[in-house]
Amino acid sequence: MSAAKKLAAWQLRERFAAGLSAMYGREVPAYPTLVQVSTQVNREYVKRHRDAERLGSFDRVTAERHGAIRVGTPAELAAVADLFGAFGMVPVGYYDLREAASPVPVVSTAFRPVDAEELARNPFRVFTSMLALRDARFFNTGLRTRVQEFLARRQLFDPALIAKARVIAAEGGCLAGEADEFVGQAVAAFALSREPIDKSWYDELSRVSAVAADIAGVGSTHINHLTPRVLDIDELYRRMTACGIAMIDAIQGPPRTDGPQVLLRQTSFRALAEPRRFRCDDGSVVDGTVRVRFGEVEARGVALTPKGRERYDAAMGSDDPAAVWGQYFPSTDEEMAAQGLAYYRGGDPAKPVVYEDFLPASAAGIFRSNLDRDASTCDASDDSGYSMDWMAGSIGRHIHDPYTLYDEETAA
Ligand code: OOG
Ligand code: NI
Repeated sequence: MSAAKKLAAWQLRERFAAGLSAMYGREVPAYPTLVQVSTQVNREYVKRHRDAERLGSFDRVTAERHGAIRVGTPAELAAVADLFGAFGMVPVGYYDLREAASPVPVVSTAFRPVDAEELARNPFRVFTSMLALRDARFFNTGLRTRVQEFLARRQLFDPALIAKARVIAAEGGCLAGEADEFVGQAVAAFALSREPIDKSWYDELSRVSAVAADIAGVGSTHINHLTPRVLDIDELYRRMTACGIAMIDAIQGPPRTDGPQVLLRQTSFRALAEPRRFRCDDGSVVDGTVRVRFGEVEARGVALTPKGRERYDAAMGSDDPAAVWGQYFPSTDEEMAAQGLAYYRGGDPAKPVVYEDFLPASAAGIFRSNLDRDASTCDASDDSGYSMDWMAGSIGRHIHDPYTLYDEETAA
């Protein structure tokens, strides 16, 4: 018998990202436009800038996406961890969006590959948020109990899919003949469901928080957005606006600067309402819409060290970060490296380590900018105990510290 062809985790990851992208493009018509414009901006940028590929090859950047999903419970988050494990994606970082200027009732991590080689092959990552149900500021005991009961009754993933994912993760891949079915089922698990939504339950949760309704008002999860990467986000912003797509007011994250681009800049637009059916209390089913998804695009820069990040936070605390940027950051990679502000492979300022993670303030801003209203909170104190360790314990997995990964990457 000839040796059967095997697909490695990164090949499955590539197919998973492509499958989600194809599905999302069918579901959200503005997304293919965004991808087209992004590709065009990247192509032109590479032509005009000799060092355009210092933060990743044109091919990597143009294929690069991140997605976002939202789940309700630690058990659901653990299932997501199992599923993404098959694609070589592990949890990195902890983001507490309850601490943002306008709080969102979730705590989050991001699933992504961690090795440089794996990232270069396909860097697909998924920002994954879990509803902060234990936080009494958002959920009183009565509502929490009812949400828990609702969530305990639903099943986001077929147990057979999760079992298969565990086997694939342990073996580092699967037979080529099994890949289509596995990836297809994984992609389908994130489609917007056609099942009617229980109208009074959804409306009740919407009054607490649109995010709570999106997560726990329905029986399934869905890909919330899929984000391409661009080399020039200011140009992208102008072009999308010229296409008649109303972007949010600002680009989130660091300002545009002449010096080295750092961390992550993002902007978004709100997707159109999508048709969903609702079941009313009398059992009748009516047509309606939900407006929960959006388009986002991002530009990535060099990863900052803890010292660089402190400077970043200080600069961003100013009323006009662009105006004071030069007081916090030097204008060349040489100085950034010499002052220990950013990561460079082997300390060589020609080899920046790209920032692979997210920014909590931008994440909360992106959530917020696409909602009609803030979450309503009450005066209760937060005794949820949420932390990175809590999350790691509750899903039974190590959550990687991004700084450790950047240190390793720099030393490699
Ligand atoms: C996630 C928002 C965070 C980002 O790029 O910062 C995010 C969400 O809306 O579920 O995706
Ligand atoms: Ni995003």
